[in-house]
Amino acid sequence: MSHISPVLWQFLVKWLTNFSLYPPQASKIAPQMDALYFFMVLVSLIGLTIVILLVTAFSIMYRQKKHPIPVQIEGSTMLEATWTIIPLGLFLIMFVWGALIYFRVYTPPANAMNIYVVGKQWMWKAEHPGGQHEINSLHVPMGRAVQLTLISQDVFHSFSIPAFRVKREAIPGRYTTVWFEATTPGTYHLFCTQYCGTDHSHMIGDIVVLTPDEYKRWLAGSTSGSSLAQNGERLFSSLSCSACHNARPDARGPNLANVYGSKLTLANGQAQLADEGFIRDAILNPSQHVTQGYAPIMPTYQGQISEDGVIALVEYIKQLNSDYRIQQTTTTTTLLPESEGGKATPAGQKPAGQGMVNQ
Ligand code: HEC
Ligand SMILES: [Cu+2]
Repeated sequence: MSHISPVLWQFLVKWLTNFSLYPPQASKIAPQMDALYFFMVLVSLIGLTIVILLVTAFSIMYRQKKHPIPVQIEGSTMLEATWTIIPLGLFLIMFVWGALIYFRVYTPPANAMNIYVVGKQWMWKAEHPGGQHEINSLHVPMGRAVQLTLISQDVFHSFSIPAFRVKREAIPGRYTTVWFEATTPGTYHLFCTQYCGTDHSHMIGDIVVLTPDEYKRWLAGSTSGSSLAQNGERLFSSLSCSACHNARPDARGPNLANVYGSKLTLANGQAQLADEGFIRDAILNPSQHVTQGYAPIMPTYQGQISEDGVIALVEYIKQLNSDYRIQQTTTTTTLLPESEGGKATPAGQKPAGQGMVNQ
């Protein structure tokens, strides 16, 4: 093979060995997504076959030699009703089927573990609650519901894992979420699927699915010494948030314990759920939604805190909730019996539609 360029040869071999029509199915949703996809391909193929057969048959049956003077054929209610009702039924099946999968993909189970992902030109940064962070790679345990909370630091990006059949936009100024449950250990592709500038094609990485044991080892080996919430606590005092939010009777700002997940009343009388997005906004645009009973004295921190910093602050404020802390502890401990081969109650195996509190 000396006459073929070695680069070309290598490319050919690689392409041939890697050639496969579909990415592997490595998440719980993947087979369901593929079933719908194959159904749609099948319906299209049947439609295509019918059209080709009719075109061929009619052009033979009504060829000019047999019918020198064309005869106009008009009106068949039966025929028209048939070709309306059958496709309508097929499309409605696709619609309902697709909607069911859509709701599953976009509604994380309440006990999903949360990982933050920040997209920026041109890399992905993942922030684990334990303080582990990684760039252009994401380690997740198999058999557990994992929710990603995404945000972009500059332009639109899109976080796509083909092997999981999961994709979600990372948008500047807003948290978006997506969740999955990986089923097979291995390393899978991560892509940015929203054209985002010069190095868009380099905005790729690895999704590494580990067994629960390996995952525990990875977490222990990659710890940075302090958790996200602890980083947030440090920021909370270095940015002097604690000057106003200190839970003392004469404090100028509200006590932030149990704020996360609660319903606040704003100065204009509107009710507001204090979720991650609201807390982020309260820090960056405090004058936009002042809480009832307080003076609008909180300064804006726009431009002073990176998205990573805001995430740490949000996690810290979440940790101030006693029940959030308990929830996190129970979710963490469900990981343990599983790895010991006991009767596992894996997280995220609740059927869709039950207990889905996505605060
Ligand atoms: C000068 C005092 C002051 C400082 C400094 C301050 N805040 Fe506030 N903060 C307030 C006041 C007053 C409110 C209630 C009125 C409002 O919503 O603006 C508030 C509201 C909030 C809220 C909305 C929750 C609620 O119950 O209203 C959050 C979250 C918050 N602050 C976080 C922070 C963080 C994080 C920092 C530091 C980065 C910070 N604040 C710094 C005074 C302050
Ligand atoms: Cu991108």
